[in-house]
Amino acid sequence: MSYQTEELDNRNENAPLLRYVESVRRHGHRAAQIDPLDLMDRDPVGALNPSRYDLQTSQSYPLQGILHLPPSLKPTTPPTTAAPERTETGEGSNVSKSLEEIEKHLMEVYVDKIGFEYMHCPEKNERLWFSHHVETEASSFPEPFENQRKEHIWELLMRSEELDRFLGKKFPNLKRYGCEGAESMLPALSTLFEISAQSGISSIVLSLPHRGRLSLLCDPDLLDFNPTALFSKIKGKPEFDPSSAPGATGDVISHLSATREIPFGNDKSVQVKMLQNPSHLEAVNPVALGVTRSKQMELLKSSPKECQLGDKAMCVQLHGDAAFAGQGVVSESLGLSGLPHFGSGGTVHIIVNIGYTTPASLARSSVYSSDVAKMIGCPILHVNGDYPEAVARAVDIAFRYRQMFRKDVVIDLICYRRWGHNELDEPGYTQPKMYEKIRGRKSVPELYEARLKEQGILTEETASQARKAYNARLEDHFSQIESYKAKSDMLEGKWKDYVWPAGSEAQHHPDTGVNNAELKEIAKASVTLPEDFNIHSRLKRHISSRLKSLEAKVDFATAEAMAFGSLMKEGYDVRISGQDVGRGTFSQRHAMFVDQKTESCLIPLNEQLGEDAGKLELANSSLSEMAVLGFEVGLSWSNPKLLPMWEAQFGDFMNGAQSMIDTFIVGAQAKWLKQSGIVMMLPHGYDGAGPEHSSCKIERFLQLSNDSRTSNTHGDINLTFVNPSTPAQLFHLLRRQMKRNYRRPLVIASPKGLLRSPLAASSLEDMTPGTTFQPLLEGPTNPSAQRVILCSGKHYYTLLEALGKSDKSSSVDLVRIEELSPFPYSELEKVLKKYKGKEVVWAQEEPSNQGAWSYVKPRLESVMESVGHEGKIRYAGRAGGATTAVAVGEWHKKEVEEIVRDALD
Ligand SMILES: Cc1ncc(C[n+]2csc(CCOP(=O)(O)OP(=O)(O)O)c2C)c(N)n1
Repeated sequence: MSYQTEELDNRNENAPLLRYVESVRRHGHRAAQIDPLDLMDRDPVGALNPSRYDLQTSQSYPLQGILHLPPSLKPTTPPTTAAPERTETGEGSNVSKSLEEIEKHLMEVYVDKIGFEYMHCPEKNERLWFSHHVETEASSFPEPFENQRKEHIWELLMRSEELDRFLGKKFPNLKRYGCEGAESMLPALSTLFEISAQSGISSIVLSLPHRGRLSLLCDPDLLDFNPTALFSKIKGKPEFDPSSAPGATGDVISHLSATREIPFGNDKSVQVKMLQNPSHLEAVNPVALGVTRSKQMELLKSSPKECQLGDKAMCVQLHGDAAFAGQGVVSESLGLSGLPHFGSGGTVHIIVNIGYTTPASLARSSVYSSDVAKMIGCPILHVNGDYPEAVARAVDIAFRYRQMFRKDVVIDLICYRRWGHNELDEPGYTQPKMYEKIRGRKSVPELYEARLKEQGILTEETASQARKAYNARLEDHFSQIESYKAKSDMLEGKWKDYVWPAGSEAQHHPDTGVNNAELKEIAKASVTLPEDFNIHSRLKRHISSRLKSLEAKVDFATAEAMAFGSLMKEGYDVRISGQDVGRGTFSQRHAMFVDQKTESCLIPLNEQLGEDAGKLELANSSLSEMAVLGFEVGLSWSNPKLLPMWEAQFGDFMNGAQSMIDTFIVGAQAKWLKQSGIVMMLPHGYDGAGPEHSSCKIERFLQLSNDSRTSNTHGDINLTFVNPSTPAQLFHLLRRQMKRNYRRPLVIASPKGLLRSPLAASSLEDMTPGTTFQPLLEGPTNPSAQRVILCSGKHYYTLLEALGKSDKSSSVDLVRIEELSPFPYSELEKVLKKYKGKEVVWAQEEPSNQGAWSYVKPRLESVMESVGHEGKIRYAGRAGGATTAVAVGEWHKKEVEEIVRDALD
């Protein structure tokens, strides 16, 4: 969009008017009536005063190229001078208006119940679209609002209020995080769902925290969750059928969720999937983005070619104001919105802004809680929650923007909370003035009801009958609690071919081998480039060494490529995301090549394996751990036929995503019956790099594993943790992750220094049909061995090398525990039987308070006891450490010598 000559001329000639109009566009929100309590601390906004711009009250000003008018303000007779076509850049016709009329129009648009912030948007087209849209009052709602629509808004508000009251009455000690004060959230969502359905969106992924969740869930026109199920849960019953999900533990009521196909008129409907979420506010945001992206990709596969990202699926995220302003994952997730491998066509964000028990001045450093969204140049609409029709209009504008530009947009729904943080809390402790005001005012549904009564749309009788009828419905559901039987629906849809991991049908050890000829073909394919591709000269060596290695032994990157390619040939998709994953942190992967002249990228496996093969997506990401890992979790939830991998640049950076791991990875199956095949690749191993970069915190994952200390049944374990020491082991692990008939998170302490080690390399025979992943690897057994050293990962090779140089090679045996969770009890029993009466040593690189030691000790003791070994285990490793490793090179070297000596001597 650009200005026409006449428009530019008018902008020059009437520069004071332009300044005034632009000022109102920019600053109007600062004076808009957006705060229902009118408690916002605001200075008068001088910039809105036309007298500051040398404009004359008595004068008329031409608006061409400066300001838009709604049809109602347009002249009925055509303008006298020939005017250009109206454009989005400003009123095209040469219409003039008096300053008074201009001011009135601007105040009605910009200083009413919606405050607009769009002038910060970096794209000119977006700013122009916005001003045109709001100044012409373009709206999909006929003006005035239809009565039927108003009645529906009232019903939504009323039902929310009645549900809150009902819960308050029946369960007076319940923390329900009610919607009271923020009821407009429901018409906001109802409007959004409806206009989305009318616009062809078939799938909405919805994430939200606790606030108002129950009202939204139970509303019969929204998620239509069975109130009996809610009441039964509040009474202490599980929300699922325990017989179908052994090991599941459930979650609290404020984390319940539902999916529903919501019907609207004209045969239109939209599936709304409300995601489970943990208490960790905002952590669900990237997960919702991942689920949306997955849905989007799936829907696009079955849509016409011209279909674009965001046409069919949309992410809607609700946020709390304090959490949106305060939580880092918000900016990490917003930062994903425009990235090619993470976008889903624009998210609609709604901040349910009810304030916080701490005043805003102490809870954030910005004026609005929405300010963080400006980092992506996102438009923001602040709207007064006391005016549900204005809320519906704000949602409509936001949605139209999203549809137009396929970008994120934020609605800051400013409300208040009638009670404290929850209903058992006393807000007057910290906000006495605010609560004096709140106690003295009618509720949002009551205010709106009064307005509709005044307009003759509702009568006292119809309103009170509707309230009674809804209460009767709730009572009816309440009376059915005892006979209610919860169902589990986790194995439906795309999950119908999968089983519950703790059930008897679970196949834990599928055959993962692949014939050698095929493996060679895949490995070659992984480095096959078109002849005219301008490859970096140093990568020629990478290719030739991969091809050469196929005749002898292969390294980790080759085994990984073979795992990917073989899975792709079986129809699985593979995705690795992380920082620079196409190349690999250690410049080992090179699954993607960049043409040195054109900078075009090529992923050979995607080109070479045939039409029916799955795809390899190398999702180089932003520098985020929490959001990127969360995104991949979302993908894994939605698509069991995808191998979703996230690779940390170094293993310890995973702790930036610790709450994602704690809440969405290790407990999702038990809480929400959610399976996930997510793979976390965490480079681990000591090489003198210092406190960071050395360890992926093995101890932390092992502490999160629910594996028993004495034995395991394999099935009900929440997490697989592996420290694979050979390429073949990695190959089987990745394939096993997809070939099992269930999904479970896999954490791999992945190699660094071993990546190219000839000692670690594997022959193709170790990957051939009939071979599988080995939880434990025994070295050669010496009949005269007096000691067995158990260890894991790279340390094995350090010990092996030292043993070879020592005089102990026939008296010491080495055994690698590759899979630490689930702990390989039965395999270890077989091994330790051979060492009765002999010394058992656990050796590790990590300090004694870290690594696997605390985890393996009781488990080894249990195995020793069960095989009748009466000795004790000796620990050989570093002493306890405040850090992971020393940062002084000479000390590191000395420590390595000491721990090796400690194990062998
Ligand atoms: C990451 C995180 N930190 C702290 C909490 C504890 N907590 C629960 S609700 C809440 C207040 C949230 O305020 P806001 O985001 O404005 O939402 P509201 O409850 O007001 O709707 C806090 C601090 C939490 N749930 N998650």
